[in-house]
Formats: sequence, C-alpha cells, structure tokens
Amino acid sequence: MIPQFSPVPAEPDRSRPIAVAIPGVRAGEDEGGAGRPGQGESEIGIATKTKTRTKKPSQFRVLMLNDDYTPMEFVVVVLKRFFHMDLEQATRVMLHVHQKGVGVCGIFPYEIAETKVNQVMDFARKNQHPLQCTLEKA
Ligand code: TYC
Repeated sequence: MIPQFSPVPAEPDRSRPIAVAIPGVRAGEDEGGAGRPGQGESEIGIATKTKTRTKKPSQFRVLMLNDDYTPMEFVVVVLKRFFHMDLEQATRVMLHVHQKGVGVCGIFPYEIAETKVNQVMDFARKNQHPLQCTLEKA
C-alpha cells in the first residue's frame, strides 16, 4: 500500500503573542505608560513585553507516483487540468514520473496541496485508474 499522506511533523505555534520578562523594563512601560504607577503606588510586578510572531505558511510538494496501468495520456490530462501545465510541460513531467517513479507536480501551502491530491485521486478513481498522488513537506 502506498500511503496517501506523509506524516506532517508538528511545528511550534508561533501565532500567539508571548509575554516575556525584559530586564530593566517595568511592567506596562512598553504600552505607552498605561499601567505606570501613580504617586505612592508600588512599582513591583512582573515586567512584560508582548511580542507578536507571525507564522509563515509552510509549503508542501505534491508528488505523482508511477504505476504500470494508468495511461500516459490520462496523466497528461491530470497535469493540465489540476496543475495548469501546458501540453509540453505535462508531457515532460509525466515522462519523468514514468522513468524515475516519482515527480513533483507543484509546491503549495498545505490546504491547497491537500485539495490537489484529493482532486487527482478522485478523478483517477472515477476513471478507474490506479494513479497515486501524495504530498510531502517542502
Ligand atoms: N507508467 C505508465 C504507463 O506506462 C504511465 C504513467 C506515468 C503512470 C506517470 C503514472 O504518474 C504516472 N502507462
């Protein structure tokens, strides 16, 4: 059996703000003075500064696998239809897969890559071809 999806390694979540103690910075100082103690109020507290980190969407390769039964013409149709290749490009990729066993159809953010894999697999199944497509982290 050929696995349909490669396991995706877990990544640390960098999308949430984190609070860190900054030596020499009093609590609230980075927020334009809001929270600064008034006369007679204590300055004791945990100094924090909010850092927002954005996470780059990770990219995934969509791979096409060779088999002995799917017609070459069908693979070319798939590459044109789902990966917007012209006839020359699609023929080159199909022959590469035929000769080497595996080839890259494109590199996309996870959700798009997953959708492409599902579209190819559905289309192949409906046409009764054993063509296999999978994804891996780029
Ligand atoms: N090996 C197939 C044949 O000889 C052609 C083929 C090419 C199949 C690429 C799958 O991903 C593939 N008919």
